[in-house]
Amino acid sequence: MTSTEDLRGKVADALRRSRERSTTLTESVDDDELVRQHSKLMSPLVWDLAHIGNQEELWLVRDVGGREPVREDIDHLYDAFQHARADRPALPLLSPAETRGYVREVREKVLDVLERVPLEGARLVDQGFAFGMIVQHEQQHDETMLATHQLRVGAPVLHAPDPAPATRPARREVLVPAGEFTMGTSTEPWALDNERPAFRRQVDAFFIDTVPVSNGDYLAFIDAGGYDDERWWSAEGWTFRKQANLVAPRFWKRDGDGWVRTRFGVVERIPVDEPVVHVSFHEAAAYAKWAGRRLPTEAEWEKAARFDPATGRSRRYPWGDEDPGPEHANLGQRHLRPAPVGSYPAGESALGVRQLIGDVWEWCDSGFEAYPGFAAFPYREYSEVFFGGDYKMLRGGSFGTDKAAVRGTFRNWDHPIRRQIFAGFRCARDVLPDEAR
Ligand code: AVJ
Ligand code: FE
Repeated sequence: MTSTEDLRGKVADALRRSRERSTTLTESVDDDELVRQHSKLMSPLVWDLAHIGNQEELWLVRDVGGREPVREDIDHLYDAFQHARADRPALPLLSPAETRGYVREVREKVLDVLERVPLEGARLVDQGFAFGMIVQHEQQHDETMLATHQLRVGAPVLHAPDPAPATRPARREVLVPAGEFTMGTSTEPWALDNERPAFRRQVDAFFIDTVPVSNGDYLAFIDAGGYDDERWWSAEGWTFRKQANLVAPRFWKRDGDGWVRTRFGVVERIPVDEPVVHVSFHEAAAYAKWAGRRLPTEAEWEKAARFDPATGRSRRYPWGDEDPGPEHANLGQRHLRPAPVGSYPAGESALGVRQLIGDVWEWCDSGFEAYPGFAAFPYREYSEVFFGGDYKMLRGGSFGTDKAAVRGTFRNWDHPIRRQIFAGFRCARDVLPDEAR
């Protein structure tokens, strides 16, 4: 049982951590780079920062706090549904200095609201939910801003130590036994609406790889002519592959016989032991088919991550119920790259699967659908309006995801052609008749 004071401290700490990160991502470039659009796929960084403040104002100052609006006049500029990313640079946005002042003013009011509001009772505030939602929102946009940094051109401005080398687990794949498991959650206090409620889900037996697909694995697909062989691609994937002229993951460039890539402004040779990243769903699915395998479904991914065969329970995280520590997973922009495959043995799932949380988001072969009993909360535009759209699921978070914004039940989604996000994948396969027990 956490006391209310502990909970207030936890909320304040999470708010502080997300703001430190937003500050790093926006203070590391000059004002000209803040207002510029680095890619049509992304907002100017200054838009993300003001949007972070505006969502915080809407939910915590006005709704939870019942206070007067700070800047009602700018709501429409920072409503993601009113203006597409490509159109945002042309809006009369707040300047970088005005934006910094705005988010600071909102945050001061929020810390005052946090002192006074009861963190129990009404569902919006119970266990600090609305604060947790806003922390996750800021961290999600911080990851988006990190992707904008990866797209920007120029000398490196972000720096972090590299992760340590790793040893692969003895087994390449593990069997996940057939049967029901508990998917989703009804108890995780800051779980968002689409992760709820918990329900029992039947999953047939399958094999899943103990580690994500590496650059070395993926190079074999490239070298085997995988990008030129229609057999490995879905019809939709092949159309995309041709139209976008794909030949390798995003940010890779030919260098003589091999490849190099640019990562946050640094050119490097391709590290073969790192999980492949910046591939679309279609490339992931093509690789898997070439390898005689397939992508896991979302239910398979979650069962491999959470199911403990010894107890029959589903864990909060692969390693158990404790919050992520640096020994469990590569999260929170501690490193500016995924860790080598086989890293984080302490983060292994009960079934022996590694790196499910952190490193790279993992594409799953499932669309975005509501769980049985879903209820939109507190707003339809977080999840519900995206159900049934042209999306594929992403699970587990990346090196650029904060621990506050990912867990075993967390669901992310994006269009199957997206490549600027920190997404990779792992393979799964059916159980062959002669392997059945
Ligand atoms: C859940 C990561 C797909 O960033 O587009 C941010 C989260 N929703 N602001 C996104 C979100 C509203 C969303 N994803
Ligand atoms: Fe947002």
